[in-house]
Amino acid sequence: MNHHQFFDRLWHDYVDITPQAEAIQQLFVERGEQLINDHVAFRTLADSPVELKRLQPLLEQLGYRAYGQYRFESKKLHARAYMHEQDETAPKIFLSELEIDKLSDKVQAILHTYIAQIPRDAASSPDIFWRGRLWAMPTHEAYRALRDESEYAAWLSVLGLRANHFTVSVNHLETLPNLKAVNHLLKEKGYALNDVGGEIKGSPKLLLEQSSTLADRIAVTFAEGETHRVPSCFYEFALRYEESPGKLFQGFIEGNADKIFESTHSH
Ligand code: OOG
Ligand code: NI
Repeated sequence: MNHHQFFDRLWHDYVDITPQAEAIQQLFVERGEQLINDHVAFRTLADSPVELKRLQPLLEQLGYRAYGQYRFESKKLHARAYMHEQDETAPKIFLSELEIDKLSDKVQAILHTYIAQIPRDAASSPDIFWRGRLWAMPTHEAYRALRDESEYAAWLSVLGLRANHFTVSVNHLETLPNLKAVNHLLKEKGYALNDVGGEIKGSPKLLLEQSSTLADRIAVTFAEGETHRVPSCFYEFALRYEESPGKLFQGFIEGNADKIFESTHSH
């Protein structure tokens, strides 16, 4: 599998549970835009067969290499950024991991029942990145317990491994010059934006501005048989600035990302 096939498959899986992304893409295409993705993000569980260090070789096989490391103390996450070595138009990848050992004993016990169900060799082919849940559906009781401590853990328990979001590169848009214009269009069409810390995260000075929608919500049936609507995935928009003449900043900003994560919170 090459990285083009990889992102095609991922996009299909993503829009299945994120219909807003396909509708917004359509909105942009109707304006004559050709969309380029800035990055795609994944979430996973540390200390498991799908921990970051076991997923990384699969990204390397696709031609990616790590170039950045990020920490999120209060959310108990860390992350790495990857870029394609040959294809500079390929989306970057942001892969974060939940540091389970920093959570309460109660939440650790719940997560360990899921981890015990993951095949030991789960990280052996790139299709793991759209496999979804690798364990039986949680109970709603467990979901609520996870959510009380970590919205990220609750999200992962139901959605599993898949693209958490795709991100439109605003630098490549022709009819929408900045995030203010993008956000204005989205709101006019009725999409709700993540406004944690303001609709636009970052600044030209930080070399990166980002905004995102609030995740779509999908109905899922928990182990007890109760159906509830839970946040699925969202769509992001990023505008990068030059760090030196002709060279755009390619990193991520912890202060921005910390708020982007909250696009899947149950607001
Ligand atoms: C990732 C949030 C961080 C960014 O662009 O800063 C991020 C997530 O929600 O899993 O994507
Ligand atoms: Ni992102």
